[in-house]
Amino acid sequence: MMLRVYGRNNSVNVQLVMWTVHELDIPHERLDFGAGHASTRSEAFLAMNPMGLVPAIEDGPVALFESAAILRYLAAKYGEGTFWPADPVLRGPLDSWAEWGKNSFAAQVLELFKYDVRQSPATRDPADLDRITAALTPLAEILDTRLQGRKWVGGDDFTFADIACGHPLHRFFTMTWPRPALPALEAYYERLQERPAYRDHAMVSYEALRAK
Ligand SMILES: N[C@@H](CCC(=O)N[C@@H](CS)C(=O)NCC(=O)O)C(=O)O
Repeated sequence: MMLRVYGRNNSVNVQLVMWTVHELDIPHERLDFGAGHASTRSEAFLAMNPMGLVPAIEDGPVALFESAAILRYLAAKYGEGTFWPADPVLRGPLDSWAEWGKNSFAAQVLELFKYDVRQSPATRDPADLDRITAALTPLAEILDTRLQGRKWVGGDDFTFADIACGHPLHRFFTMTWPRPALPALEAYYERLQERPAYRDHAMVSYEALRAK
């Protein structure tokens, strides 16, 4: 059976997986599940992901949930080499950035997304934007500093850490908020956009998710 990805393409976590799948050129099919699409509460879906969230994947006998775990699984199975170094001494530092990208940086971009897109303008409290901006800015500065003098998060090669750190950048750069100047991060975002897999699968419109 071909790899199956379950999840709507305007979910940022599904985008993380779909970007990976296309970078690694893995034959696959994506099925629209999640808000506005097929239910994630069915017995069959909950057997894949007891959280009832997208993404989930099936790869032969393997069923996985949690996008970061899916990224590592696909990288280990299909991306060994510069994308996923077999040597832990090389992979470990990349994995620190991957973990941070998902759990710190992308998590805080999501807080901004909840405020700027998911919350209706009438119910927004500007104090929340101040708090979110104060939390997100230093994280973005950490990534900007890391990218100064580097093409990719790890250096010369594009790796799984770039997917974990780069997948929320379309939202980061297109939402309405007092974003600081971050020249290295902006240049990195431009470089990512030279990659067809990024353009097509990690820059998906989120307008259908906007609260009225
Ligand atoms: N930590 C999980 C989070 C999964 C998650 O929150 N998914 C959201 C979309 S980004 C979801 O399923 N929302 C409900 C839905 O679409 O039905 C992951 O990285 O996979």
